[in-house]
Amino acid sequence: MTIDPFIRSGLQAHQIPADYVVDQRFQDYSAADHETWSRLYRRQFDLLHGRICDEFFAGLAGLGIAADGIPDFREMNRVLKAATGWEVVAVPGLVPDRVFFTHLAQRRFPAGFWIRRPDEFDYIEEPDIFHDVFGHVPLLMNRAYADFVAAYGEAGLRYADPADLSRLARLYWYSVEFGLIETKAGLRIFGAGIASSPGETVYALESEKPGRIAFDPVRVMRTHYKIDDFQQTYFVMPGFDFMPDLTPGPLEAAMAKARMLPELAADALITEDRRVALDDRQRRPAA
Ligand code: HBI
Ligand code: FE
Repeated sequence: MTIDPFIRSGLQAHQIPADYVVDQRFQDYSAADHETWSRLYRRQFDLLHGRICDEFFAGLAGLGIAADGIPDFREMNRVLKAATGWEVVAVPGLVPDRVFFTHLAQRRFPAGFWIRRPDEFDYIEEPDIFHDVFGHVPLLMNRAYADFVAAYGEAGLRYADPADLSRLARLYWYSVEFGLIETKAGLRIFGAGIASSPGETVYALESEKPGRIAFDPVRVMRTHYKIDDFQQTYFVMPGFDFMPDLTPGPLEAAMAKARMLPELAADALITEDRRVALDDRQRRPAA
């Protein structure tokens, strides 16, 4: 992955410390920046009703992440820290893998502090504050999810081989970024990449095109993914209390199996897959 965090942030290389953490400079957002946030927020909030898990809305409300403007990390962190020990830190953009893992392991979620320009309203290549804070941070209020992401950071620090790191990245991609979850009300979104994208919010739950497969860590670690289009396969968690165990023993057992098996294309289906069907409720969510 090319790391060029300087362009969008407006910062020069010498202004960025080794841990990549910078000040959010909350006072520097323009009225137009807050307006961009408000428009993105309102569009997603309405669309996510009946499509995202309840824990997401509970997190938004608990943290005071709202339509009125970009959140101030200092205020958000008081609540988040008390709830699950997590805090959000501002970074200029994508950070190197080791830096990313170190922050997660220490319960610091690195979030881009800049917001997209109006002409990029529907598509950005790098995560901005809307994707990172609206998409990821609400669920960090949930204990099981918060523990899972911290364990992922710790796991990342135990591996160095690029092929192993690719397998780990797939675990994160197909859960934290693009995961679906089984709930009492039906299939719901929990991945931030879906939650921050209006097109994929509808597609992930309603299109007949993508595969939907019960989450299995070995299967997921074998599976390539698309970064420039909607996913061809979604993996479905059975619930927040059933997220994979990423502690050294269980994770290495899954990793060892994945190393021995062929990698799979993003749209592959294999006989072992447990397919998850859409029901009518998911195809036509209540208005
Ligand atoms: N940096 N800021 C930021 N956000 C990410 O999601 C991120 C990153 N660096 C690396 C990375 N993600 C992925 O490659 C991880 O799965 C390792
Ligand atoms: Fe993300």
